[in-house]
Amino acid sequence: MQRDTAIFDLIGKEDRRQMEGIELIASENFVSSQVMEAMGSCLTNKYAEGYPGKRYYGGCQFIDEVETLAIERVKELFNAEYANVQPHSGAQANAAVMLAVLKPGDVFLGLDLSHGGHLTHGSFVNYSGILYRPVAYEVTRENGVVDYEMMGRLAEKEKPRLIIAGASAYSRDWDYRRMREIADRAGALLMADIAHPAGFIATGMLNHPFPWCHIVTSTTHKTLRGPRGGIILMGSDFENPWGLKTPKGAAKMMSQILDSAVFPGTQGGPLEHVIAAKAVAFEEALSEGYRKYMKQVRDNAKVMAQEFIGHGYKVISGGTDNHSMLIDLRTKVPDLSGKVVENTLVKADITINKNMVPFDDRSPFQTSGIRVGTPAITTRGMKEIDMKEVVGLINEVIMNISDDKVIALVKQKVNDMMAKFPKFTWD
Ligand code: DSN
Repeated sequence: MQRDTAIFDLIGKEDRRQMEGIELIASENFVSSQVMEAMGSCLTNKYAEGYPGKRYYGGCQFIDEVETLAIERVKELFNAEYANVQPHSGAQANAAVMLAVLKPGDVFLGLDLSHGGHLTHGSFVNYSGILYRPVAYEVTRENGVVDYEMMGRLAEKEKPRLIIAGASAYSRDWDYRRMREIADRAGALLMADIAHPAGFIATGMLNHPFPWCHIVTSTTHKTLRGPRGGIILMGSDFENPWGLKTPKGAAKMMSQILDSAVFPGTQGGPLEHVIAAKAVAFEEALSEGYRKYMKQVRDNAKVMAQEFIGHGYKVISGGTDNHSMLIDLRTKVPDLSGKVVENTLVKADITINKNMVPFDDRSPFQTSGIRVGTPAITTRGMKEIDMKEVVGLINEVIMNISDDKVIALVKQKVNDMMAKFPKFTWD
């Protein structure tokens, strides 16, 4: 068999694209070489349906050790009592939790997609909105932060079985304690999807969902800087939602229900090469270097938000507590959609994504906003001073949206700038 040059040429092109451009998609990052090595290992050859010590296939002795290490490391990272590292993605993790705690038609509360929520938190095109009955809370019009009063009113009225904290495009911290009070009053379970801020939570830089949330889900490839994948966690204080006498008994029962909801409920064979890579990333995230990295991610994001504001853009909620920010283009360039800005920035090798903004008057295919984030460029070693230059280049493109000459010049500046940064730096 000859080498598959068609595919490897394309991989080479993608590698160059990643090296030469400024990557600002808030959910993306660059992994270390050992995370990549584990992902590309012989573990991909192995079937291992089941869990460590309880597999449906022989020859899992080393796989069991890999998965156990991943579980132990992620428990240490998040101070969790229970972890399932098998979900293939964040969406799969959320599907498994919903299968475990909801019946079809049950009501749950999640943040509205156009206010920063995630597809799996109740969008009508997603299983979460097709199988269950989602009710959406929003952010306030005045300051763009989660409207906890609205959430409380909706919970009281709708009596959801589950309330979800978490978002895809939200730059502020979450008040899990207040949400737990709302959940307790409504008789609901509380779940946090920490896919975006996971790295800040692991390093103590944002509120921890434990002990307030019964269940936590996350992806492993955003701020956590691991391979593409998902996890499900529970803390030590899981209180039983079914009136059992001992919380311990409830926690054990819930962990079994969650395990069954992942396999065989929603998935078959786990991706053990990815689980090995998750284990590597968890160990990296326990290091001092990673803590310094996360601090730089936030410092960079804060400077970036201020620069956008300085250039006359509206940043939703006026700034950021984390790695991301949502920019409402309507204040500065009301005629430009997020789609046009996204497409034009790509021509200059700057990658962002169009995003709905709260109370948007454009469709999700056009949008009035863009979302940007700093995890990937911080991994490349960029610092606060570079953020000013990056925002300046974005502004130059936006203000010259139809001028191909200016855009070509910006692209050259971007490529020259990025030639100075390796793909991965430790801190
Ligand atoms: N699609 C991801 C994001 O970009 O935020 C979330 O799953």
